[in-house]
Amino acid sequence: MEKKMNIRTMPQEDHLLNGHGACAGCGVAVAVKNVMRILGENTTVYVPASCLLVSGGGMYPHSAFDVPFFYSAFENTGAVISGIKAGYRRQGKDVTVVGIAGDGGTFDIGLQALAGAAERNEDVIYICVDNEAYMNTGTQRSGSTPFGAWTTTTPVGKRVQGKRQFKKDLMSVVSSQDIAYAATLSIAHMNDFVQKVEKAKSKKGFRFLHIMTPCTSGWKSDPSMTYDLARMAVETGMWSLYEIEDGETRVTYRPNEMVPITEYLKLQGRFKHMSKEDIETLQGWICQKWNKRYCPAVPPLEKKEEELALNGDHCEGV
Ligand SMILES: Cc1ncc(C[n+]2csc(CCOP(=O)(O)OP(=O)(O)O)c2C)c(N)n1
Ligand code: SF4
Ligand SMILES: [Mg+2]
Repeated sequence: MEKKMNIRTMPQEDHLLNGHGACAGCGVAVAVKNVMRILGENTTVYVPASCLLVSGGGMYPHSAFDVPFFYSAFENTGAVISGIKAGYRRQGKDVTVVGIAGDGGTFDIGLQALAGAAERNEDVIYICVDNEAYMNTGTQRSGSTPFGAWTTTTPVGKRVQGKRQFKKDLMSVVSSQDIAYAATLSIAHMNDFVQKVEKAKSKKGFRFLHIMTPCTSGWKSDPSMTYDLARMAVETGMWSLYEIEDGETRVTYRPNEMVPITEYLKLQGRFKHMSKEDIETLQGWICQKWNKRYCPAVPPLEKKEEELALNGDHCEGV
């Protein structure tokens, strides 16, 4: 059986070089540095407006990427990487084309271009580095920001106490297109991380990687706690690790037992105002997610047969 890559055997050559301008303890920098080691030198990178653009690439004429690097506008990652790939195809070149966008550029303003590229099954990798707000412009709320979190557009006062909506289930939206590969990743589970990036690299067609990347500035967390935050997100059920391949969903890590969400919240200033009721609301949402992800209900056999028969009748002659 072929041996899977792990953090010891993965390539060590950097293509996001030291000297980039990310904050100390930035989860995006850790994620992208390791992604680039695996994707390797035969890669072209596109980054839209985001922290990574400012810290990693967009200080013209300088760039911390040592591979071809492009940027244009905030909302068009899916479209630009499709075009770059088409250009290479015309030249007969086989290059890995990757777009690395933030949650604002993916969940919100870039969703249309992303959905188009997924629907056309473009032969590219799309990575969302998810720090749960618009960090580059000073921490505004996005569709990814969790319930209760403070941001500058979900302030904490007498009438409003942080964000009132739950995080959008982006993986469901993207994977509804039957794409080649989709996976969630954590920088606290590096063997799982490198195997998923390697798998994405080895496939053809549209591949989507969703990485949770703690942000010390917007989460108001200690830079030395980035790894602990990423780990605690998975142990509490705020984040879960799975992949979707050939239409099948596979959980790649299941915590032994659910850690209460308070253990995650207390490490971050963005949640420090949360009332008991709001914490219970968030915990309830997580419990539902946990049950759905880790304990899927198996329908009773008779019901399954009934359903099969029904489907059979319905599909006759199709
Ligand atoms: C059309 C447009 N609207 C707004 C902006 C300003 N802008 C640049 S980056 C950014 C936030 C990016 O947030 P996100 O995608 O989550 O990336 P992060 O900075 O958090 O890494 C915004 C609002 C822009 N460049 N273009
Ligand atoms: S603001 Fe957050 S995402 Fe941006 S460079 Fe700093 S830690 Fe990273
Ligand atoms: Mg963001």
